[in-house]
Amino acid sequence: RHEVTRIEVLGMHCSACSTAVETAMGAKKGVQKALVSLTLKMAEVTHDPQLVEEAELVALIEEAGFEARVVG
Ligand code: 9UX
Repeated sequence: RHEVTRIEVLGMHCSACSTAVETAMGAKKGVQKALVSLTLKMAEVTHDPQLVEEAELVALIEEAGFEARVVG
């Protein structure tokens, strides 16, 4: 059972940034798919909330050096 969480990501300035955020989340157990748009400043993450909660996704992005806020 997966859900899609949308997270605003601030502070990305090039495609290496968005790729780093995608890789960080994609490596997490329970994340099925992580797409990050540099231009939209938005991540769309398909995950199993029983394995990885929204707050953990936000924490991962912040550890990667960016600001993150769940928007839906
Ligand atoms: Mo690109 Mo992002 O040179 O922190 S990797 S700006």
